Amino acid sequence: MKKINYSILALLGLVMVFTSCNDSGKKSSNGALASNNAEKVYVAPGEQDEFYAFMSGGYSGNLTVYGLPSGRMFKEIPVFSQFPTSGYGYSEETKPMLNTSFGFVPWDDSHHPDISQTNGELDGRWIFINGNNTPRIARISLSTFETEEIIELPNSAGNHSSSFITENTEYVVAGTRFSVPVPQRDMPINEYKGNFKGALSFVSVDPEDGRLDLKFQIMMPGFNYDLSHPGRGKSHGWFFFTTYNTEEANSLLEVNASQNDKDFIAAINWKKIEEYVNNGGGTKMPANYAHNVYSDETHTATSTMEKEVLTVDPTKVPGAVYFLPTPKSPHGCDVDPTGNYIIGNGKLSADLTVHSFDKMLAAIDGKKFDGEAYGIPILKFDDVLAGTVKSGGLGPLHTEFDGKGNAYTTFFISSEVVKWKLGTWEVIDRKPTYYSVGHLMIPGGNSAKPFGKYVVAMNKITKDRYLPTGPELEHSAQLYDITGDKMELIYDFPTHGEPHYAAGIPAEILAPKSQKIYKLAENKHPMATLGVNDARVERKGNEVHVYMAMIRSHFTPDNIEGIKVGDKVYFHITNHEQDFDVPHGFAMIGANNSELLIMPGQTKSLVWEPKEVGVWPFYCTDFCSALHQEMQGYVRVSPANSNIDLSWSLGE
Ligand code: K7E
Ligand code: CUA
Repeated sequence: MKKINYSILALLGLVMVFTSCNDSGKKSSNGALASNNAEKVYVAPGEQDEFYAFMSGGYSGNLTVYGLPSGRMFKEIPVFSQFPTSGYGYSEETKPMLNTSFGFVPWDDSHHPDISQTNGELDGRWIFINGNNTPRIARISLSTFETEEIIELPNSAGNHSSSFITENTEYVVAGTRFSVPVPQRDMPINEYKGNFKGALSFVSVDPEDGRLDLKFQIMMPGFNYDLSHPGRGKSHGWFFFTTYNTEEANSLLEVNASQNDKDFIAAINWKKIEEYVNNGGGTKMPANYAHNVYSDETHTATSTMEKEVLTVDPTKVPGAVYFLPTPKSPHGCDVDPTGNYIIGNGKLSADLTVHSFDKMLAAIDGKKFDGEAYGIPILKFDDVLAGTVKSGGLGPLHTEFDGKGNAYTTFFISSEVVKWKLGTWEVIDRKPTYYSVGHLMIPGGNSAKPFGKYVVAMNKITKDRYLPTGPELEHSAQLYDITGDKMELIYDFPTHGEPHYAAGIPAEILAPKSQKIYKLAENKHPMATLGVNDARVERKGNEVHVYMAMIRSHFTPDNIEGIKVGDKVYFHITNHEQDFDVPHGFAMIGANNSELLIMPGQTKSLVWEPKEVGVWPFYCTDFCSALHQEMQGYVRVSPANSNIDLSWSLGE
């Protein structure tokens, strides 16, 4: 058995290499077709894109914002990673955002963004994204495009089947990829089987302000929970997770976790579990996890360590959890816009397995069980199967929907997107990708109302698509027009980091509510300098606090004396501009830190520990006016034992 698996794996590897090398004849689009396609993606100077696309940053830990169809990158939103371009994670106000139970963790691996929904449709209030490595979920405002909240997930490891939201944004859901001992303890790894647990976390979202709260965790058997999607419409109230390594192997997983012919999709009736915990069910367990919240009023984040989590043993809630057998180590888990079809993409298979929600309910009613796993009933495969898509591709990963009855599935190994029909399972079209596509995205594709005009394929391998840039190239996205029967590849554009999933939304939903400034009059930062006359410098022992204001093209104060070696100098800087798109920057020579980029009406703080005597300049980093180069100042640093009084110039 092992041998067979080895050879399958070897074959899959070969096919991938073969496909990649064999695509050299791809530059086939003739002139007429090319110019037709050019028109489809051309957004003329001064015109704007039709869609926003939010792409996960993968190992950049952030979220990037693109326009579609142009493929122009508009912004990188720092989420889990320090970002010197804005000072996120470097400023005193934002350092708490990256606090965790492991201390300050200035990086993560972000995979799956998802936009908030109301009644199953995108509402454009927030976007959520997971931190895979040190399990966290972030909430980002879609009016300020700032990360507002990060909650850590205890008992989780490799937070991958995350972060997907239910159709009224009741919950953002996160499943663990790696099962671990719960609670964590010192134990032999080879005692994994039967002892490790997989936590599925349900984090509630406050409908008013979006505040997150880890409401409960379901303690599942020790499988790997790879991806998930919410039910919608008729299946609202359920959540579906693909699993692999149902073998519970603990080494050589590429072989040992490929033994079972079928793994599972776990179907979770979260409404039932919610009712159970609302009635006092579940077990409170000690925990230690960070909950970090950023306030727009104080422009400051606070980090709180939470000490308890409510856990649920799924076998204690009859009727809440079932397993749907699904062939060959499924990766993607996708639910169609009607909520009836649950698609499991077995990454080691050629076919797609589509389960029916209606049949699942009937099978549960009729007790069509095929045994159980750790007390959780396994439904009979044939009794939940809606159909199989025999696509002829290899290595299916992810599926999206156009809202017109079609589904689009990526195939990593055969490097293509396959369009097929829901209900008949017939393949309608297939188009190559360059190369080895992972996720794909149709705006609104994870909702009841997709906007099926484009599909973006996010490819893992770039090779010859762009001018070479040394051994590493940016990943490549490809845009297909999907308005016709056949998909048409119309554009390539590079992406940043490694986008896994992405979320798209029509610009008309987001653009009108994008915030232009922070109102200075509403700035509640305790260190704000709201009037130029409040600018000052104060000493508290060896801490010096500089209360500074900035406006084109001046810092107040600009010159400061009386600082000593060994001092810890905090610059608290308030941008007095009340004009759209006029940030100022602040950079201090030798600061073991980044710059700050301060938005109109905002206050940010930077700490600097001067190490040497001298007169040291600071300056504005953002070219803000014709006199930007004049926007500068000096700090005089005297010996530690000197007795020069603090003084500062208000520039009068
Ligand atoms: Cu890259 Cu969704 Cu993390 Cu598949 S995952 S490709
Ligand atoms: Cu302010 Cu440049």
